[in-house]
Amino acid sequence: MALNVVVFVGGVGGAKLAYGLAHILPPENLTIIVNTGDDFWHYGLRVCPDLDTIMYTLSGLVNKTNGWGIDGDTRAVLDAMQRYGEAPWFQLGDQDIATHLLRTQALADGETLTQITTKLNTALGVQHRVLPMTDAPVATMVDTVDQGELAFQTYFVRHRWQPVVKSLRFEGVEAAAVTPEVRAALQSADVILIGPSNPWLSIAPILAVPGMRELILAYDVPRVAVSPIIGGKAVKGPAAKLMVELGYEQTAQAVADYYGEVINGFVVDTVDAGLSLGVQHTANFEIIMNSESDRISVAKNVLQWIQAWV
Ligand code: FO1
Repeated sequence: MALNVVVFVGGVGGAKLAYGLAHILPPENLTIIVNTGDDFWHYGLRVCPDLDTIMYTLSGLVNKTNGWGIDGDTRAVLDAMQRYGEAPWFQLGDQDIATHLLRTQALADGETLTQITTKLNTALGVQHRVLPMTDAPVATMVDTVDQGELAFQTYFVRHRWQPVVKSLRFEGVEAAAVTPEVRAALQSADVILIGPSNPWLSIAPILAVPGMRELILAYDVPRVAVSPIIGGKAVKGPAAKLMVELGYEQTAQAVADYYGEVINGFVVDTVDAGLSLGVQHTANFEIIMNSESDRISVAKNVLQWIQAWV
C-alpha cells in the first residue's frame, strides 16, 4: 500500500518535486498544499501564482522555460492595454487570464478558494489533490531598506527581487484558518514533506496559518524538507540573497535550523554531504531537478529513504 504523502510547496521549485511525486503516487495518496501569500488582485482579477504554477505543471500546460504560465500563451490582452498607456509589469498571458477570470467569478459567487482550485485542476485533468494553504486572503508584505514596504509581486516581479529585505509579514494571516480539507489531509498523512521552495517566502506563510504548525507536529510521522540551498546557492530565485539580508548564513544547515522542530528529516545535495545538520534523520543525494526524470528520481529517492527509517 502506498504511503499517504502531504507536500507543502510554493512556486517553481516545489512544483518540480510535486510533479515527481505525482508520477509515482496514485491520486488518493498525494495532497499538495500550496502557498497563497503570493496571491494578489491585479486588474480586478484574483491571481494565485503558486496554485497556478502547480496546476499548469501537473497538467503539462506549463511554460517550461519560465516554470510558470502556459506554454505558447499569447499576450493580446496586455498589448491592447498598452494602447491605453498601460505599461504592464506582470506578464498575464491570454489563456492564463481565463483561469483568473473563472477564479474571480467563482470567488464572487461565494465559492471557497479550495472549491474553485479543485474545479480548475479537475477540468485540466489534474487528479492529485491541490489545496490552497487557507481559504482566507493572505498577502506577503516585504519591508525593504530602499523602497519601504512592498506587496510581494511588486517586490518579486516589478523590482526583480533586487530591493534589500528587512523583514516579512503575512497580512491577514491572523484571521486565516486551516481548512477542513488541509486538516483531513494532514490527519491521514504518513509522511509530510516540505518541497525545495523558499523557506521564508513560500513555506513561512503556510506555517504562519494559525493551527498549521500544531497540526503538523500533532502526529508522529516523518516530516522531511528538501533543501532549496545547494552548495550555498539557491537553485532558483532570491533564497540565498534573502538569507544574507535576513542575517542567516547561506547554507543548507541554516535552512534546517530555521525549520527547527517542524522537521525531523532533511535532504541535502551530495555537495552538502559534509554539513553537520542538527536534524534527527538526514540524507544526501542529487536533488537538482533539471529534467523530468530528475524530478521523478528525486521524489523516488526521498520516499524510499523515508520508508527505510519508518
Ligand atoms: N514571474 C515573473 O518573474 N514575471 C512575471 O511577469 C510573472 C507573471 C506571472 C503570471 C502568472 C503566474 O501564475 C505567475 C507569474 N510569475 C511571474 C511567477 C510568479 O510571480 C512567481 O514565480 C511566484 O509568485 C513565486 O513563487
